[in-house]
Amino acid sequence: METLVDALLRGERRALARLLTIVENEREGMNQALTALFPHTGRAWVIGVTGAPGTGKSTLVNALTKAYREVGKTVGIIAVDPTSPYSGGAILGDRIRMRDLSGDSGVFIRSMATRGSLGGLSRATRDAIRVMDAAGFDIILVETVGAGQSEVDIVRTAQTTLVVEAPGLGDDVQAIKAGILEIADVLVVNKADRPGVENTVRGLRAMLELGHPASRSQLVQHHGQLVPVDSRDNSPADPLWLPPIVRTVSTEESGIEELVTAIENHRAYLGNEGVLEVLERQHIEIELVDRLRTALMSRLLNVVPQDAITTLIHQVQTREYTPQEAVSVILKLHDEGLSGQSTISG
Ligand SMILES: Nc1nc2c(ncn2[C@@H]2O[C@H](COP(=O)(O)OP(=O)(O)O)[C@@H](O)[C@H]2O)c(=O)[nH]1
Ligand SMILES: [Mg+2]
Repeated sequence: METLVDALLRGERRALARLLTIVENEREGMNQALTALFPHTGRAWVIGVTGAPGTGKSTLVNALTKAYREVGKTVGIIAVDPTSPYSGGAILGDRIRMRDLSGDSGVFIRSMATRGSLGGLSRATRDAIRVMDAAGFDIILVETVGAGQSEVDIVRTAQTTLVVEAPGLGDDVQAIKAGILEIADVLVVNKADRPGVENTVRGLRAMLELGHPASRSQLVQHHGQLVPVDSRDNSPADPLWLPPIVRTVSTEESGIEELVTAIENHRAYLGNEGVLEVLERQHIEIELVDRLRTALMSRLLNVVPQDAITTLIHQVQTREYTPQEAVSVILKLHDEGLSGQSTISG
């Protein structure tokens, strides 16, 4: 394991591929590797790219990657697509579209399939990002399908989050439905070559400006808070960030320069005193709570047999127990199991 980590730090692609497989599948040696890699992380700029299926995220990631390569930055790509496991089609599609990037040693692409629970997926994604980060990529692009809370959690690993919309996917702005608009640092209206693009932009702007009835259009929604729109210009010195709306045609690589600028502006904004530190602390808190939940659950399941839980589920269904009582019973079984164990060992 040590040699594998050393090889990764030296920039060997095969070591990178193997370590990604180890963290994706929770193979033996994973924690040891991640521990060795951790001091080498925290350098990459992680960009989350999320939005409804078909909005053009993969195409956009492709175009963004080319733009970053042109200025000499190395790019790691992680594609998380929960819709792929049964068909395999989405991942294959992504690979084909990304083909013109293959052969470039400054780019590494990894698709992650959904295995097991979504909680497991966000764990695996976070760890995969760390592996790529330690491997020294300047930029890490993480594509997720913006379908719900779990995807939102994955995106919460990123420093800059792009929410991608496209016209012609129905009347409503997709992100509003999915509730992912509030995590956007930059809103991308892709497929700007399609009719209806102005409607999509208007819809997004209306959402951003949605606010107090008294001072509509004076206030904007920003990370769940209402702030005056006039007081912000997105200059690096501006203490608040208003997500800009950027139009792109990813297939023609148009609007990408503007998008890169918007990302750079956001990065500069995060560079304001203390802002990035606050964001990092939030990310760590979310991650620790996540991991703690998983760890506690697995401890519990080590003591309480799955059968007992299955029985309780049935008993709630038959109205014998309330859900609250069922939880109390499970916790009691756990505590009794523990004291039983200590009696045996002691
Ligand atoms: N007209 C147009 N089509 C696009 C654009 N970007 C992507 N597409 C197409 O939209 C489809 C879905 O793109 P894809 O990147 O796979 O979307 P994803 O599901 O969000 O990753 C593909 O056929 C792309 O070629 C664009 O800017 N304009
Ligand atoms: Mg895709």
